[in-house]
Amino acid sequence: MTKRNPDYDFKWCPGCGDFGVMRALEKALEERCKTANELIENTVVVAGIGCSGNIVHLQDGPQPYGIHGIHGRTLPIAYGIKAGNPKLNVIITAGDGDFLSIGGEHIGPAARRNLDVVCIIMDNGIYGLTKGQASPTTQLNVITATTPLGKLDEAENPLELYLTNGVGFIASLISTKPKDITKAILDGINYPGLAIIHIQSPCTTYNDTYALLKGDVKNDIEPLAIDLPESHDPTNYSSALEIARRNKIPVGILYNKEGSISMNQKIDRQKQSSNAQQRSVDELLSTLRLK
Ligand SMILES: Cc1ncc(C[n+]2csc(CCOP(=O)(O)OP(=O)(O)O)c2C)c(N)n1
Ligand code: SF4
Ligand SMILES: [Mg+2]
Repeated sequence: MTKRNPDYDFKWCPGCGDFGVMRALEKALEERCKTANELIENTVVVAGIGCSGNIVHLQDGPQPYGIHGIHGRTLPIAYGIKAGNPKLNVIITAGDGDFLSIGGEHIGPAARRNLDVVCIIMDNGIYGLTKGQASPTTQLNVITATTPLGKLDEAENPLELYLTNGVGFIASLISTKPKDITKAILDGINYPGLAIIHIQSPCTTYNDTYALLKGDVKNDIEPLAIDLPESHDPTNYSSALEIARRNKIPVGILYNKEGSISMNQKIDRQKQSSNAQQRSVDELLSTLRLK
């Protein structure tokens, strides 16, 4: 996709948090092209299925390549792209349902491989596109299309899940702060390994959490989203885990593991240290041809 498709007429609802994320992504890609002197065509956006995944069709400005694949499989698709062409800058955009529910089992393997991609997760605590079913991050007791008397199971804690699965770079942000998101995306691109930018991106139609996140000081309602303390050292895993386990949404760079080596760096090192001769794709295929 190097041209925006004029026939794709999907629209986000007014006030949808995904607008802020899109602005941040557009800005990050613009900056990336400038600073790395890289063509926009060097970036591939792998989108999940959901309102959030539609970002790949709605982006303004220079268009990266885009794949709107299948629900829950952004990480395997990104793995294939990165294995085929390590030089590409691969960015995943997906929702909480896509990434944490149907796609949840891919996070552990991607973290262990240390796949060098940035995942931008738009968490609205609901399945927006399919009209409001509960997702893993829907809070306890919340009434949705699939939980008419209130959700029975506890909400998943995605930050704790990422940390305990070994993800090396984790930012936790909100869609009302696009500048912070832009910076985190750029940091994620420069991080050698799996980077997740997890964004609270409220769904104004099915699960409007803006007020909860912001709080209401006048009425003694504490905000759910709280800036990370300045004293927090993002290279400290125990501190990141302790903060992730608090009943709040931390805002900032939660974890940035030092000494990370990406999947492709590991492959390159192995190739250099072994005597195995590298064969071209044609040579490999010729060994499979029937005589
Ligand atoms: C295999 C498969 N199962 C289910 C669906 C239906 N479906 C489409 S989007 C979606 C959930 C979307 O929720 P989320 O990923 O949170 O994105 P949002 O719309 O909230 O941004 C579901 C269940 C599908 N398209 N494919
Ligand atoms: S349904 Fe929710 S997530 Fe989907 S576009 Fe509307 S506000 Fe955004
Ligand atoms: Mg969602």
